[in-house]
Amino acid sequence: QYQGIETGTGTGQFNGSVPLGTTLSGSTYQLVDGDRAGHRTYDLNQGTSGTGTLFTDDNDVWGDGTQSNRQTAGVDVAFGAAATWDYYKDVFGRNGIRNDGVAAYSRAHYGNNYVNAFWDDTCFCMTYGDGSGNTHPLTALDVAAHEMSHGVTAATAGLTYSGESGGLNEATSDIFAAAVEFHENLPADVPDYMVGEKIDINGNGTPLRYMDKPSKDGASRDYWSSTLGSVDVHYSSGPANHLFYLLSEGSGAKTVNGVAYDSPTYDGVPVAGIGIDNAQKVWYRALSTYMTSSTNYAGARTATLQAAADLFGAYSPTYLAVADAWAAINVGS
Ligand code: ASN
Ligand code: ZN
Repeated sequence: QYQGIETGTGTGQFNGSVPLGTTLSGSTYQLVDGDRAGHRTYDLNQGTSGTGTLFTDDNDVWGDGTQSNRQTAGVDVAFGAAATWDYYKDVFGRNGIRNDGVAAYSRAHYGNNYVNAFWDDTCFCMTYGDGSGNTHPLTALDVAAHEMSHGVTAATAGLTYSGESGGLNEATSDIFAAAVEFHENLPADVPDYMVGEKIDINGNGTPLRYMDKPSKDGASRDYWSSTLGSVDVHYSSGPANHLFYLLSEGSGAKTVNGVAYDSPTYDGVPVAGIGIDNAQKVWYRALSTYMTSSTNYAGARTATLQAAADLFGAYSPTYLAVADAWAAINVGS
């Protein structure tokens, strides 16, 4: 059915100039990524159901970087899906969200003034709103990676989306959102440990979440406590996001790619970072091998220690850094 796998070019609002996997059908190019199992990207035209219309183009040059060009959102979300697919494949050998080689699909321009984006396991699809006034689309790379990683979590640990397991589910999406940014390393979206820093959802330039010190958003927790399970999952993710930052970069003040971070520890004991490449391997192995639907923060500590022992050796420096990072968010000692 693919007449030809093509490589188009596009200009997104957030991703800049990017290559796009496209398919030539007759004399029309379709936003169907033949290099990645035929992932399709649709324009919902402000509708809220079905698939709307497939994005198509005459010359395989897509979008212009402005929000008023309908294709621009298609460019960003198609690229986000491709980058997320490539990340899981390149780094973990994972063949698609369910590791079965099947592509999801993406829907842009959902509804009116819809200030969210979401993954849906039922349709096995991604959906993106255009935000406030239909002029602030939620189509950045970390948003795509966050949402699609909900599909990976559902296909692996299956972390229940409430209580502490819900916070770990949300954190897993934030962790891989950051990891996809670092893997992709786009000039237009320089990698960082913030979530949603491009989409200006708050209207004042601040990101949705900060991983070095999650409480900077005014709501997220920095540390585990016995009340964490009663906090909204987008805030009980804070301690695990903080753990991942500490494990990657270490505690204290540090500048990464021009962004200044200052990550505190609960116990006052410094944490030495192991680098994001190793930290993401520990989290992924813990998620896909040891965590279950009911894993809580204590269980996640055990899972990551087992993962670190498998990958780097029990009581290796990396294993001990994992233990130190959990202690730094008040889990274990
Ligand atoms: N964007 C939200 C999230 O990924 C959608 C939701 O509420 N599940 O968490
Ligand atoms: Zn989420």
